[in-house]
Amino acid sequence: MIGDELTQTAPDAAPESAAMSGKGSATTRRGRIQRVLLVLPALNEAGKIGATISKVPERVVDTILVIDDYSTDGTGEEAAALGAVVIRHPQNMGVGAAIRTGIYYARDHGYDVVVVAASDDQDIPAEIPRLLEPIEQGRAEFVQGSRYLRGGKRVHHPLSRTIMTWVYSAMFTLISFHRVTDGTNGFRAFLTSTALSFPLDQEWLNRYELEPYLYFRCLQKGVAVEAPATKVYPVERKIGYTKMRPFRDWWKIFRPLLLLRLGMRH
Ligand SMILES: Nc1nc2c(ncn2[C@@H]2O[C@H](COP(=O)(O)OP(=O)(O)OP(=O)(O)O)[C@@H](O)[C@H]2O)c(=O)[nH]1
Ligand SMILES: [Mg+2]
Repeated sequence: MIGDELTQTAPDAAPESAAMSGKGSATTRRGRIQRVLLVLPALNEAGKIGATISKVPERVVDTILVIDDYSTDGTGEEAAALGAVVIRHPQNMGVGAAIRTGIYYARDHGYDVVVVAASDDQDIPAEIPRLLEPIEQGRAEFVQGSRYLRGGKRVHHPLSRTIMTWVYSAMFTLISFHRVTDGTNGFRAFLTSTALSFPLDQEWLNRYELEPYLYFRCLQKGVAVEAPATKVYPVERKIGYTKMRPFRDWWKIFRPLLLLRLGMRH
């Protein structure tokens, strides 16, 4: 069991961040949502993880959980200092494995909704309510952020990303038989119980596969919708905005669609 090997840092001695001070205060929520866990999978995002956490508005989530996937640059320490709960993997396991750890944490600690966002400061935490709204209203169990929906935005968006996300979303639409405008977007919210209704504990989902896998399964189940979201890329390209390697990792995001459609995986 993965959980046996993990190291968890509770934010006991750390100062409270904006989101932490809203802990347990889901007062403005109505409908189906009780407690929200924000999961930030992170690999070597020093500087950016702090920027991400400090942008989470008060009372939008109950807890921020950073899954530090064996970073070597102090990412976990930076997150803990800002009041996040940090789970550190004993070795680099992949973004899918990190999100799975987050979902299991939600299950074990009573969070009924999980929000996933990037740790590299590319999503806007103030937009989390947009993702929660369809769940609150009972219209969806999985809400996918989309930079291409009306109301969504692309800031300093590289042309290569526009082409890649467009082509990928077109393929997603064709293969899933549902309109998908931003299939690669990792900014999403879902019911913990919905995620757990799928067999997440499959090793082939450990890297980039889990995110499209979850979205595809929710589309098949008829419980997924999109909501507008903004994606921000750094002006200064030298800063780096991605861990994805061309071709090798693109195949990893395409593979789940193919395997699920062909019935070769479940
Ligand atoms: N836990 C964990 N997180 C990872 C790993 N690889 C990437 N991430 C995190 O996943 C998030 C998204 O990764 P990126 O490589 O930037 O990909 P993206 O943001 O979805 O897309 P682009 O920025 O457009 O390439 C970031 O917060 C990364 O730190 C990993 O091996 N383990
Ligand atoms: Mg990125």
